[in-house]
Amino acid sequence: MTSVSKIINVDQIREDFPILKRKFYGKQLIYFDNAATSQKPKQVIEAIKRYYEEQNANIHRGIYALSEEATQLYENSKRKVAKFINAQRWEEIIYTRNTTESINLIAYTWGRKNLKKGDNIVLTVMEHHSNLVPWQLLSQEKKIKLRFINIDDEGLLRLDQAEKLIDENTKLVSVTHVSNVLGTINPVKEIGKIAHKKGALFLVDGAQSTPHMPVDVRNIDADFFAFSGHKMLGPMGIGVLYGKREILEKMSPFLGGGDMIKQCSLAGCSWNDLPWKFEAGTSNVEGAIGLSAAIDYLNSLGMESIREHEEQLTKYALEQMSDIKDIKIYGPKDTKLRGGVISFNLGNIHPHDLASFLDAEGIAIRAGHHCAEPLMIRLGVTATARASFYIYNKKDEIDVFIKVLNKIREVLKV
Ligand code: 7TS
Repeated sequence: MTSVSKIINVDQIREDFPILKRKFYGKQLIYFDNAATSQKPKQVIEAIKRYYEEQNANIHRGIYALSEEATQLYENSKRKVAKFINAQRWEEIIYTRNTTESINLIAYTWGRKNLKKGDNIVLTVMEHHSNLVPWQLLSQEKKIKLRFINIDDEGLLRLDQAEKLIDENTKLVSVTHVSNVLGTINPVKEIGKIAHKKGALFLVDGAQSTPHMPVDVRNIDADFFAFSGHKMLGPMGIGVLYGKREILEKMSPFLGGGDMIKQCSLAGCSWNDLPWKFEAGTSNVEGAIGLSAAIDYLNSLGMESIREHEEQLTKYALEQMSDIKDIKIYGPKDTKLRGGVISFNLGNIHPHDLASFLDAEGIAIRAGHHCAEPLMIRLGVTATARASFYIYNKKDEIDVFIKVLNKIREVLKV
């Protein structure tokens, strides 16, 4: 990692993303829904095409060159992911379908085995449903309690509450690294320290951080770290669960089937080594290769440069948006404390109407509860509109966005 970051050349980057050339209703697409999923560069699309044209075979099975090549590609992809998040070993990288499945895996295996009545799990009010519902299901089954760290009025986590809520009965603390609604970057290293001091494990939902900033799982000291390939230029259907080896070794398998056993008889089976113990059935080789190409692309830009670019865009957007009358913007004001996600409401216009008006101008944003309904309740709203940025977004697009928002305000006279 270098301390001097390169300047991102957005115009050059945009040439790599064929979809950005599309027009809707005669208007150039402005894609501001990157928190939902990112677009894909041709390098990723071509890597997947090459795989099917030249390298396709099932892995870990064939004693022939083609299968060995596919196996190598799959395992190299894990090495790349491990390096990208600074995991100690590639065997600590488990492929899943997405962040949601990674978190469910922990709930089903570690949670089922290690939790008992009287234990508690500490979450926050800003979690995506994927880091809430698996624990609610488990709490019903295991009669454990869930506790939630609140936010202050700026959308920052109340660390004073963390200190109180995390106690000797806390077995797991699970927190999102970056909020998909507020953009808040949580002080995960500090929260992890509090968790570990009380003997709890620490899980970080990295769905909204890994695509946008340097991530170092060992520096955070996360016991588990989950993220999705599709939000970081990779294809859909590939997700990552990182876990510390000594913890994963003690965990029971998730799904049973081919590839996850070492030996099997009618009387029973023994489990394969890491990471294969957690990867039953034919793997998503296409996804692993696509994710590998996505990481190459991100590394060629540099994660620090990506963060810097998004911070500048977010700062610019926040400044411009604040000037719009009757706008309410959620989340921290300081761009050092937030990622490139801006949730807002404009007067009494329903966010869905706002999104439809913006769509008519070719601008794609998301509106709704963003799978974070408890946070909506905390904010006292039913929904928000949300613009979220990535490497290929530029100031010109924000200018168009601001112009359209002002026009909507005038037309609807809010
Ligand atoms: N965690 C966070 C913080 C997220 O933002 C999301 C998806 C997930 C987990 C789940 O990711 P998945 O790949 O398993 O679906 N967030 C969003 C969003 O904000 N809009 O669409 C999906």
